[in-house]
Amino acid sequence: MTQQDAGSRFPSVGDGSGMTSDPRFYREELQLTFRNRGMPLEGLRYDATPTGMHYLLIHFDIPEVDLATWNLKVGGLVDRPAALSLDDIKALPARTEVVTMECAGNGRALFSPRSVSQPWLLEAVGTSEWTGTPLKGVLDAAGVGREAVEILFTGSDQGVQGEEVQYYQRSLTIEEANRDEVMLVYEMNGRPLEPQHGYPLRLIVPGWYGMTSVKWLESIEAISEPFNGYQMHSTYRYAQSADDPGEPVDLIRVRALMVPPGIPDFLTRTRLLSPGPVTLTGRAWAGRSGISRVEISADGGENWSDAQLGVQPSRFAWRGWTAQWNAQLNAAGGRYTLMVRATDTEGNRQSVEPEWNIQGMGNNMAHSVDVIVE
Ligand SMILES: Nc1nc2c(c(=O)[nH]1)N[C@H]1C(S)=C(S)[C@@H](COP(=O)(O)O)O[C@H]1N2
Ligand SMILES: [Mo]
Repeated sequence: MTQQDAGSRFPSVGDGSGMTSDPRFYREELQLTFRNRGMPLEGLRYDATPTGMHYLLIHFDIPEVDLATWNLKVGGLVDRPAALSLDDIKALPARTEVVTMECAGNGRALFSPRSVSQPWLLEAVGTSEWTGTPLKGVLDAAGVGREAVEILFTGSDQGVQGEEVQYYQRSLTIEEANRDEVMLVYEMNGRPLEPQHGYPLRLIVPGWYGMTSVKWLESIEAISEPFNGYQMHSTYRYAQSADDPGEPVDLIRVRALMVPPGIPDFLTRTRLLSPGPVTLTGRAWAGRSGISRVEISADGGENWSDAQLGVQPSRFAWRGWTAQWNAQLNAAGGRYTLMVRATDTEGNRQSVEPEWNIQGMGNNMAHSVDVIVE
């Protein structure tokens, strides 16, 4: 795969293929990682992630927004185009929803070879209490025309990706856009959105991977053809090769994560535990579906036992789980690989082995944690 032609103004890293099997990371991946923090896994202990611990994904720059001139344009194939100020939007019926959001690239760096991009391991997830107004109300007020097939959402952040100068844009079908839970959001955890999370207004599409929840929202347009822009057509695809158009990435796949038990070794993050009973805890989620089962293994996935499920605070939020494990010395120097996997109410279960795709999307393989009991 040649992502960029020779002679590009933006030469690709490594061998130019856009892929690498090198276990070391490129400087460019590190650069992205500093912009786009992850949630430390101990953050799984909170029902709602403290805002400063929520993961971030910012493709370009955080745009500058002046509220004095900012408005949300509602246009395209609608009967009553509008330009709404933030006060106009805040005057509409308000709704608050607890939503777990996850980046579609979470787990990308666990694939080999991996796509050279934001190298998430497992920390691109967070849960917030989002407040805003249902998008449906705004669409109904504008009167979406019969010939419209999709709603296009445009953020005010601009950059270059795949050699293409673009604003960050994603679309939804009319049906998806009109679902009850889709919201135009101006508050996160009871405070105005912070600049990095989309101030002053963003879309939140519960159940979908994060790329759909467009930040710094500036315009909503009803359009007559499916939108084919870069963030729909060239990325966020489950594809096996550079020429494979693949399938679009949409709803969040089932996943459970564990709060790493014991104490960490600073550099390797391997965990140290004392012998005796340990309560393992974590969260599980699955887009729009519920969680029907969480299982843990202490032998790298040979044998599994059921965890206890906690309450799910909202339909779109993660669900807590706990499991008892008796940590014992063993012949392997006390070394164990603890694993957790979840099954959703549709019967989808996480696999232990990675199910590879070229862009590193939706890698929901079971979480493993190396521990030493001593
Ligand atoms: N305008 C705009 N919206 C965006 C993005 C972006 O780069 N620009 N990134 C998307 C991606 S890929 C994700 S995973 C989520 C992350 O939201 P957060 O940074 O608030 O966690 O925002 C989405 N919305
Ligand atoms: Mo993302």
